[in-house]
Amino acid sequence: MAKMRKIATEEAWSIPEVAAELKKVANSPTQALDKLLVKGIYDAQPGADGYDAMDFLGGLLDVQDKRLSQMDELGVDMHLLSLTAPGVQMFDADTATDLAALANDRMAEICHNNPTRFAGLASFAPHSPKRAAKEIDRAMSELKLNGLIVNSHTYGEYFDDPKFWPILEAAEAHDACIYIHPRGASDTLKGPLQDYGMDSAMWGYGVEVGTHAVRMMAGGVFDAFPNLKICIGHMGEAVPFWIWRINFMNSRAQSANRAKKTERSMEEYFKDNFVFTTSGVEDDLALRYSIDRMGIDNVLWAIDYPYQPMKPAVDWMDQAPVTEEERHALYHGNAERIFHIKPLD
Ligand code: 1WB
Ligand code: MN
Repeated sequence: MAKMRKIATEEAWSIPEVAAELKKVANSPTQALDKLLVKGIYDAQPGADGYDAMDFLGGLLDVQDKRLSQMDELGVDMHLLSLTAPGVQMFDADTATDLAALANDRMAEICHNNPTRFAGLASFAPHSPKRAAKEIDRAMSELKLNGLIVNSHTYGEYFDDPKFWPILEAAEAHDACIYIHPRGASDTLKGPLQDYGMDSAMWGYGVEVGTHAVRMMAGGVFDAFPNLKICIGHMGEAVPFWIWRINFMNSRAQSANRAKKTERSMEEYFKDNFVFTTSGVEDDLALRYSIDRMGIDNVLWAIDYPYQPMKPAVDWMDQAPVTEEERHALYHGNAERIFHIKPLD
């Protein structure tokens, strides 16, 4: 295969200051569902069962060492970095605001020092919406970051709530796509997700983010912000597979005055205002369906490093049943367009 630019778009990263704060969360009385995973990663007891053997923390804190050498080995040109889940959203609003700014500064430094290898999504503290909007201005205008990351709910609240709309207004004004990444389901959603490992990537994450996406569409967010772009991971968190039913049943519920009246249909919002990545779903049929159903412009490649290994994600996309034109779009063209990454000459 001829050399093709490869930009991976959901690549997790962290800084020691955020890791230290998450270790405090692991030892706090919080009942948030994220605590299970946060404990395993940031407060791992040596030798105990859990994720410590996979050394996720080492992978998150590293850029120059294992990450870049694997990228070189596999021909991955660029990681679009984002502060890993749950980001700053479990901290109090002041700590969250400060740590988001610090993480953005560090991220910008990495991107500016390695402009062909790293791009980045800026963090913000949703629970302080006005300060978040200012940080979005700073991150996009001064730091020249490539878009935004949020880890789904903040203290159980979602972006259909107008309290968060200063954030959406700033994002839309900068054409900054907001990547809604998973975290543990909110306290009112978590009940049956607490057992059998269902709290995180196996199931709960998709339920949480899929719910967030549908709340935004059905809540009329895109009537207020028609040009807002949202990105979700994991092959669209099941929304593409359900879209016919979401669309049909929302339209029926609108007719019966059980749902909010919206200017466009759910399917139109999903096609016009959302894009989604392949992160953590290396499945030929799911990819083919996603492209055929939602359009090739709406699907981007991602690895989900370090939670997913790099090599299988590259091997899969190299051989996935798509045309070469589609492979270009998946591997880099859509990422360049959505995340303002300069195309190669
Ligand atoms: C896992 C996956 C853990 C993701 C994460 O922690 C994130 C996991 C924040 O596989 O356990 C992810 O981004 O998909
Ligand atoms: Mn991820």
